[in-house]
Amino acid sequence: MKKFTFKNDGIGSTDLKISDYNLDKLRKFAKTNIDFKNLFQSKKLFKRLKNHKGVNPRPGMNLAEKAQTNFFFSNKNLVAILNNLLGEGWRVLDYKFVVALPDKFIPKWVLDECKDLPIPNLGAYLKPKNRNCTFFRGIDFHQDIIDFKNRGPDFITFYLYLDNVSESDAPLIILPKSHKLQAQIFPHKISELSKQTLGFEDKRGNIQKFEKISLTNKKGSAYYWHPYIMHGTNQSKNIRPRISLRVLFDKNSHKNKNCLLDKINQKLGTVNLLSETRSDRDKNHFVFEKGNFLKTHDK
Ligand SMILES: O=C(O)CCC(=O)C(=O)O
Ligand SMILES: [Fe+2]
Repeated sequence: MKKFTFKNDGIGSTDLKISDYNLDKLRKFAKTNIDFKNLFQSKKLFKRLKNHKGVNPRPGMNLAEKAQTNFFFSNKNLVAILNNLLGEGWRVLDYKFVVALPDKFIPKWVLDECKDLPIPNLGAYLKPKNRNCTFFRGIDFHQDIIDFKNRGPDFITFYLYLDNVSESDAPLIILPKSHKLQAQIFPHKISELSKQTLGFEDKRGNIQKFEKISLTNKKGSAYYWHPYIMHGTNQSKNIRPRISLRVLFDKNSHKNKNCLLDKINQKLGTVNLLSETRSDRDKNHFVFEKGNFLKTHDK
């Protein structure tokens, strides 16, 4: 695989050299505290929902908060990476477990409901008590700024694989250098130019080419990316769920105008703050737009 760097490509990779003991313990904690056999509510209750808001983990309703993660947050390599990228004074903006859920754990009615959704976040279908992790059945190309209206690119996403991730485990698929597109409203117009090259169509109809990289790797591998990097995942084809720890770190925007993230952002030119990041759902977060590039092109 071609080497990419955060500085040039908007995505970096690292091995924090976390012991298998700690990785396996964290994975096991997640696995034993997720009620895989009882995740979903009934179709009847789901249909009664007045909105689909607030279905992701939040303070007080977050399994990762209850886990022993000191080995991660105090990891010397991690701290060095963050000091360089965000400057001193960075903070944890959010952290949670993300689960790529294979179909065998998903009831048929839920599979039918979310068949063509661009972001099959399974949150709304879950029993409320199970909304302490994020469950996906694949997610189409997006930028993580999607969750932050009116916010600048002052944070990064850090992703730690707790499983070995092969092609069948819904590896992250990323488009290096796509942060240069700046913040774009989801969903995006993506087309396949060749097996390894995708085209992004901007508002004026110009197509920009990007290489596509699938991040298969062993457990303990970690990636971190700019909030404008386009990425997504296919649905898992494995029989076991793929669990990862996803952490957002943000910088102190009053300080460190010279950290790596600032330098990269300066090169992007004037930052556009989006007052709406999505056009595929209504004010109650009901998704009305269908279609998923990754799903249609998943072979
Ligand atoms: O792990 C996944 O399938 C989704 C990854 C992703 O895009 C995210 O968590 O921001
Ligand atoms: Fe994402």
